[in-house]
Amino acid sequence: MIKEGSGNIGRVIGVYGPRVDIAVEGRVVSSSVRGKLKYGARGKSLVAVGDYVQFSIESIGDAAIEEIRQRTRVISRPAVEKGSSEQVIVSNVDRMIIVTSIQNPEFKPGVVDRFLIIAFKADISPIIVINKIDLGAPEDYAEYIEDWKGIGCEVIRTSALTGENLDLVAGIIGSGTSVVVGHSGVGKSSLLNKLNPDLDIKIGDVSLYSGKGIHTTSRVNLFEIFENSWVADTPGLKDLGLVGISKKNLHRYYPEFALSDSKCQFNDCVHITEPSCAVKKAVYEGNQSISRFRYQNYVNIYESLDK
Ligand SMILES: Nc1nc2c(ncn2[C@@H]2O[C@H](COP(=O)(O)OP(=O)(O)OP(=O)(O)O)[C@@H](O)[C@H]2O)c(=O)[nH]1
Ligand SMILES: [Mg+2]
Ligand SMILES: [Zn+2]
Repeated sequence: MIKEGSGNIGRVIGVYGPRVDIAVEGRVVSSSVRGKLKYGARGKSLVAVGDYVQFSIESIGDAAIEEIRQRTRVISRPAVEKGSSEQVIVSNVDRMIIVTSIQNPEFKPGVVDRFLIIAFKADISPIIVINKIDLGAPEDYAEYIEDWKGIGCEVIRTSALTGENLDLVAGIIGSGTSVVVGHSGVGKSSLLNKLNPDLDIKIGDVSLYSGKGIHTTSRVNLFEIFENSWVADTPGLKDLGLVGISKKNLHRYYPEFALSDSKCQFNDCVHITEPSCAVKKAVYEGNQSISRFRYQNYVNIYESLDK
């Protein structure tokens, strides 16, 4: 029960500048953020979507957050300014649903791989959803699908239009908290609406997607989609950034490299130009147990990192 005074517990579902929405027992309470929780990087509040918070009800219509409960796995964005800390986008996440589409916008396996790095780094289980199968044949991308399955990822082919295989997505969402990611226009919000029409999330007009980065969803929102089952819908976060990833540690977030890298000649091999590299051998020689596209993507991302 929500009681006057302090000690109420709820979950943050939206952050709007100095105010946040807190879900508590099926109701939404609008709350302010005060004191030391208020001023994070660039005056942004330190409260993040997904946080469990303790708050007080001061008078009707007015609440204030007193404390953020210890967070578990989070997804963050790099600091915008030097010296400021990374910005948590969503907290207390159990799994990441990475959505891409067959067409409109075009299939982008490289974006999926980037999200996989973020998931593996944060210790969040990834699931890949290939949406809009009503627009084309997923078989065209069978090689990619096999490569992802080969590293232990579940891959589900869906259509938010026809509802095909959405029961599989519902099964995966289960209990806990899922974050739905993927570039703009792939149908993240549409999938959630189809799973639970009561959510009534605004979706985009497909004719507006021309790769110019028009985002229909403009901020992260958390929904209790089923009882005890939370999903965070995110804007097309292609530029999420790889927090804490460097040229040195990137390879750790390619789980398939681990099987070979003890056999590299150098202990600190990053599998780029080093001689006698067992990872490169596993890509190009023998039974080619490491996917070429995944490795090439690794090299591209490696080269894009400053240090
Ligand atoms: N044909 C087809 N169209 C779809 C499907 N899923 C979504 N769409 C359409 O794709 C467009 C974009 O859908 P959204 O759900 O807004 O995409 P989003 O990923 O949430 O986009 P952002 O919020 O900008 O990140 C809309 O016009 C949807 O109707 C699908 O499975 N098949
Ligand atoms: Mg959306
Ligand atoms: Zn190596």
